This record gives sequence, C-alpha cells and structure tokens, in this order.
Amino acid sequence: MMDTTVYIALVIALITTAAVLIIIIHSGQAISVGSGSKKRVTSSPIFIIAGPSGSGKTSLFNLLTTGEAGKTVASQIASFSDSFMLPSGVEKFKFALIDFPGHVKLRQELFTTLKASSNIRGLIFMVDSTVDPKRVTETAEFLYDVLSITERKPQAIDIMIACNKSESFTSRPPTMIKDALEKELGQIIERKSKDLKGAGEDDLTTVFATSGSAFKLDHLEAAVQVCAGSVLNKDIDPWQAWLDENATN
Ligand SMILES: Nc1nc2c(ncn2[C@@H]2O[C@H](COP(=O)(O)OP(=O)(O)OP(=O)(O)O)[C@@H](O)[C@H]2O)c(=O)[nH]1
Ligand SMILES: [Mg+2]
Repeated sequence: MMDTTVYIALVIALITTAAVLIIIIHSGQAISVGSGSKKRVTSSPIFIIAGPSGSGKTSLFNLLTTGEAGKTVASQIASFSDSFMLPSGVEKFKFALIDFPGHVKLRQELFTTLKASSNIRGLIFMVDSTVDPKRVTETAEFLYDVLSITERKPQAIDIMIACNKSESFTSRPPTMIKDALEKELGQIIERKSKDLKGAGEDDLTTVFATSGSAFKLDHLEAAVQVCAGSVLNKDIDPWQAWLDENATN
C-alpha cells in the first residue's frame, strides 16, 4: 500500500517537473520594458526596432501592427505589442515587437533590454536614407553602442539595417549607406580599442574582428543585412521576409 503511494507521488513529481521544464523552454526568459504604470512584461520571442530619431521606426511599428503607418510624433516612450503576428503567418504564435525612441537621451531602456533578454530574434536598425552619408557619424556611434552589446551575447543578435524613405528622390542606395557606416564604425572601433587598452580592458578589435584589416559588417558574429524600403509606400517586403526568416531560426 505504502509502495503504491510513493510510486504515485514520484510519477506526479516527474510529470510536474517535465511540465515546468517544457513551459520554461517554450517561454524563454521573461523581460520587462518600461517602468511604473507603463511597465510591460513579456516572455514571447522579441523583435526590436531601434535607430536614430526621425528614421521612421514608429511608422514601421504602426504599419506592422495595424496595417497603416499613421501620423507620428517623436517618441518619448517605447511602443510595445505583445501580440505581433508574422506578416506571412508562417509561425502561428505571437511575438513581442518593441519600438524604442531614437533620441540620444532616451536610449538607456533599449540598452538595458538588449542586455537583459535572451529571447531576441532580431533587431531592425532603421536609418533615414535621405540623410547625407557624410553626416553618418552619430548613426554609426549609435550602431556601435548596439553592436557592443549584441555581439557579446552568447548568441549574437541578427540585424537588419533598414534604409527607410527609399521613395524619396534624395534617398541614397543601401550600398552607399553600408560603406559609409563601415568606414565610420572602423574608425570608432580603432579609437575605442586604443582607449580601452590604455585602461587595461579587453580589446574591442577581437569583438569586432578587425585587427589589421578594414572593418566590414560581414565580419561580425551576427548576420547583418542592409536593405532599402519605404514605410510611406508600404514597400517593406525585404524587411518582412527577414522577420519571417529570423522568427524560425
Ligand atoms: N518620405 C518618407 N517619410 C517617412 C517614411 N516613413 C516615415 N516617414 C516620416 O518620417 C517622420 C518620422 O517618423 P517616425 O516614425 O515618427 O520616426 P521615429 O524613428 O519613430 O522617430 P523617434 O520616435 O523620434 O525615434 C514622420 O514624419 C514620418 O511620416 C517613408 O518611408 N518615407
Ligand atoms: Mg518613434
């Protein structure tokens, strides 16, 4: 009689452990975005939209979540959706989609989220392709800050550099934007590595695989793509295809 009770208890314990493990594996790690009454918690796989102010991130967020870009103003807080379904519907489960404000003083929340979460499927780094590549320094510094977190994670986060506003006659082709960013990133990495070596910290040239040669985005641990698109014209196929591809990775 005693033996049967112990046996049943053991079976129940085993089933409970298995169920908990399955839930943990499928839900990933819960992360929270924002604070106070705006605090949101998700355990779904996450896609992030980041990049400089005015590049069109909230417009893309609206287009992906509602089908219309709508009118936007400069964001002061992150836009958050925890019921984002993939454009193609290849995966039936829901994703979290988070658009972070681009203003330089509002970037900390993005960096904290990037550091804290282990469940990020990809990051869209949106840039305004109508901005003169000669003025790319600030954008490259922002991208450097993002990469110095994402490249250090056990599994580097894949990145889509989305060159928005391609319908504008002043827009530059993605190849030109990529070249300008790589050149600028190379200089930042070199400068920071020298500073850090002086302070006895780890050499960034190894993180960014640049020692001796010119920096290329292809050298990174993560897969980085650079594609043009226009939220205004709802011409965002390459970015949607990238979301689909990364969702199943
Ligand atoms: N020409 C053009 N304008 C666009 C496009 N996408 C967005 N915009 C405009 O660009 C401006 C900035 O767009 P937002 O989506 O607010 O930019 P954001 O990146 O969210 O900016 P922050 O919230 O300040 O970080 C708005 O006036 C949009 O209407 C596009 O594809 N083409
Ligand atoms: Mg915005």
